[in-house]
Amino acid sequence: MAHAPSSAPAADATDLAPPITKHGVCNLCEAICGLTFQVQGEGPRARIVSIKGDDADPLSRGHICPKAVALKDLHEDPDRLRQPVRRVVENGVTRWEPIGWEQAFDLVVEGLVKVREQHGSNAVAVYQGNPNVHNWGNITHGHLFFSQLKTRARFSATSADQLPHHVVAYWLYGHQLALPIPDIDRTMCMLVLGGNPLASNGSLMTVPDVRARFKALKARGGKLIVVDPRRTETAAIADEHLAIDPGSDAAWLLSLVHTLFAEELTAPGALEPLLDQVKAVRDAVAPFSPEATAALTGIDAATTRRIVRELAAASTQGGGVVYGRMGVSTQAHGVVCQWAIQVINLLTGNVDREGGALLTSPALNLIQMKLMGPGHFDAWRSRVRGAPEFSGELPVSVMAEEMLTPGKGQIRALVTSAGNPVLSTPNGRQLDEALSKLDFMVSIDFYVNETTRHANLILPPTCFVEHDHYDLVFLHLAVRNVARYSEPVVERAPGALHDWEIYAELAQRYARRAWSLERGGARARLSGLLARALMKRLSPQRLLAIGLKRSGAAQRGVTMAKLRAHPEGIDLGPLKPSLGKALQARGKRIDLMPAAIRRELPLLVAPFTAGTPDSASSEGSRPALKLIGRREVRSNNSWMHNSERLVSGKARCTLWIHPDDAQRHALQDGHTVTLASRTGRIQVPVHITSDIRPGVVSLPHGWGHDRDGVRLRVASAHAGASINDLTDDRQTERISANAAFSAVPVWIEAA
Ligand SMILES: Nc1nc2c(c(=O)[nH]1)N[C@H]1C(S)=C(S)[C@@H](COP(=O)(O)OP(=O)(O)OC[C@H]3O[C@@H](n4cnc5c(=O)[nH]c(N)nc54)[C@H](O)[C@@H]3O)O[C@H]1N2
Ligand SMILES: Nc1nc2c(c(=O)[nH]1)N[C@H]1C(S)=C(S)[C@@H](COP(=O)(O)OP(=O)(O)OC[C@H]3O[C@@H](n4cnc5c(=O)[nH]c(N)nc54)[C@H](O)[C@@H]3O)O[C@H]1N2
Ligand code: SF4
Ligand SMILES: [Mo]
Repeated sequence: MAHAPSSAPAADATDLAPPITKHGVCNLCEAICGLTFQVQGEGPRARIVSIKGDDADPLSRGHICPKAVALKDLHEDPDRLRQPVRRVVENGVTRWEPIGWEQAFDLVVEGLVKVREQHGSNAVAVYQGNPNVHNWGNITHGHLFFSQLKTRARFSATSADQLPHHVVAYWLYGHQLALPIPDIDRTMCMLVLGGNPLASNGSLMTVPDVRARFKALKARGGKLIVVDPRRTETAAIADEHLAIDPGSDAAWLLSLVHTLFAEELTAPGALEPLLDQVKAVRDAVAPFSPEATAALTGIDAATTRRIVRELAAASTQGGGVVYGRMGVSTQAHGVVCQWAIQVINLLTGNVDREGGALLTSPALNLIQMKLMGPGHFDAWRSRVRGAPEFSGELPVSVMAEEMLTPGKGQIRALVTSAGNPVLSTPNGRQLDEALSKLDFMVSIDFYVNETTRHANLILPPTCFVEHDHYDLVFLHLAVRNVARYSEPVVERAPGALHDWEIYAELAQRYARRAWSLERGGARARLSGLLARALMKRLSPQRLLAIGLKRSGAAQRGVTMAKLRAHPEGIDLGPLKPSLGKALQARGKRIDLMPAAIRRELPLLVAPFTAGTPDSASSEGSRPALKLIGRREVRSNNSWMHNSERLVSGKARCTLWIHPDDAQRHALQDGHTVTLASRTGRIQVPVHITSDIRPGVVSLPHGWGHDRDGVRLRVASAHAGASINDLTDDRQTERISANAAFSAVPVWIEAA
């Protein structure tokens, strides 16, 4: 680290003690790699000496990436808040005043209740960011507090990410979390669209050590095909790369379905009796021949037909699977894309079979234990634009307008938890402005970042190495069934609180204060209070122990005692067919043609077959370039940029542009350009490369740390610019209103 970690303990006798080895986990991304830590000393003054991959971990098998080592930097970061702070403005100067927890909780509850009393419960909004699903205490205890706010203004990173997956899982399989996971270790053909697991380490597919797994796929004679406008790290090791035009994937996927029918390659096998509406699908995809969509997608018909045949052939020899992630979810037709992917996997008999895509069987199964509801869609709509809710959340694309548009139900207060929507949601500048106008805001986060700088109060929890963990989400999405409980690696500082403790406190105090605002009779309110008092005593770990008992996990060898004895994790074997159980509730049927898809497909015919992408646009005589995103292994969404070791070296927030486009704009490598869109303009250096499709430019997200008031010294020195100053809150996925980050029209204004 280049900056002295002021919080690191001074050298003392404990430094001489030999380091001891502890097992832990990295929760930065979905790969949830097992780690071994060397720790010197004891108590809160203990120091992490080294971080390595855990070879004994049955899932990650020793894999690690550079971010795991930076967990030490996060732990020691002098910019990390360790005590609640309150924003104080004096003579126009802002400062953050440290305060005690008692006072902080009181101020938060007062601030929220006041807005609710004056403007109603929907005036208080919630935004939950990505690490909420990576930190189990937020899952076990967050809802205790958030549910009490009784607000329909709930938002999360889901609608800047995987919302279409949940919508489709809910429609086809009856549960938002019923996401079939590619059986990467056994498949013979994997077709990847809009995902770059070599950089992201997999998503909705927990797959540590993905490079080795792809290598093994090829070694057993299998094939990897990547569809991506950029020649990504994953594309570079694939057997075949198709540089599709951004935003046109739905058309291409519909052509795959079309070809399956046209060439009589459908073979659902054991799934056949479950499938309804096969003929309706066949009729709906009739117009989408590979010849009709080729001009739009940039993929020629012969290639499309060959790939369908290869996939069908693999399906008869061990299994094949289509997998689509971020790049095909965050585009105008994200729901159609995710639907078509499931339809292909179903029609080729690849769902719920080895080598295809399967539901997982985690030791603690949130679906089977009914700890998570199946979901609901469009039960209500947003006030200003009429965007649909999904499972109680509205899409982030409407968040700023709900704050800025006056009227009954206008958002006036916000709680953010582990999120940075100013950098991570479309048209971030607009949100930045909206946040500055709120009556009250509180953030549960350990940094003063681009978002939390607007908060009146920030409540900082402990960081990953300071709390225990059992993964409640990603063990449902892993390519192998495992169970693993990790103790904290180092003791937290005296007085520090975990996220779950913050929620439990807030829940109890809010319930007491808002007693009179709660609905229901006195008896119901009293039982609510008691439940909250009880939950405060039940740590996530206690809840896990209860959950494992209730779910019969002991029969599979998973008990708290066993988990503690095996901190490296317990292997529960490869994925097994289990769809029957999941489908029980709906008469074991899969309706292949949900109503919204039935309505949408005919509307796609015209633009897709005419070869005019609906997102294409131009400004005067200048045709737009299509902007897409990019992930890089040393970056993690909008944070972890305060670790020197992760941001050192060549700047990575660069605009990738094809040599033809660079020439047209007379650009040289390294030139800084002004890039503009409907929503804003930013300045970024260009990187000229033929690894990107002509007409397409790519920028990573999560940068732009030079805003006033951000307290991230390292990150601000490597600020970059935010792609979400250019993305558009009005450009959304057509059915779910998920953010559509792909194919945003942009123009190079000046070099
Ligand atoms: N243009 C574009 N935009 C994107 C994307 C893209 O590809 N392109 N990707 C989208 C995706 S997939 C996602 S998931 C979102 C992410 O968007 P967000 O979830 O809004 O942002 P993060 O960058 O994950 O911010 C995480 C915050 O949580 C804090 N934090 C970390 N750990 C903890 C913890 O344990 N407890 C608490 N309380 N706080 C913690 C960090 O300090 C940080 O402030 O961004 C989306 N935005
Ligand atoms: N190192 C690192 N790892 C991460 C994260 C991180 O920020 N950094 N974030 C984590 C999170 S929150 C998530 S959700 C996952 C995401 O995991 P992935 O989905 O694997 O994420 P990306 O690497 O963004 O891959 C998206 C790909 O889609 C491509 N793409 C863009 N537009 C289109 C299009 O229109 N069509 C097609 N076919 N492709 C398109 C992009 O070029 C890119 O290669 O990664 C997780 N892991
Ligand atoms: S791939 Fe890297 S960031 Fe992701 S869990 Fe593993 S070590 Fe952590
Ligand atoms: Mo994400």
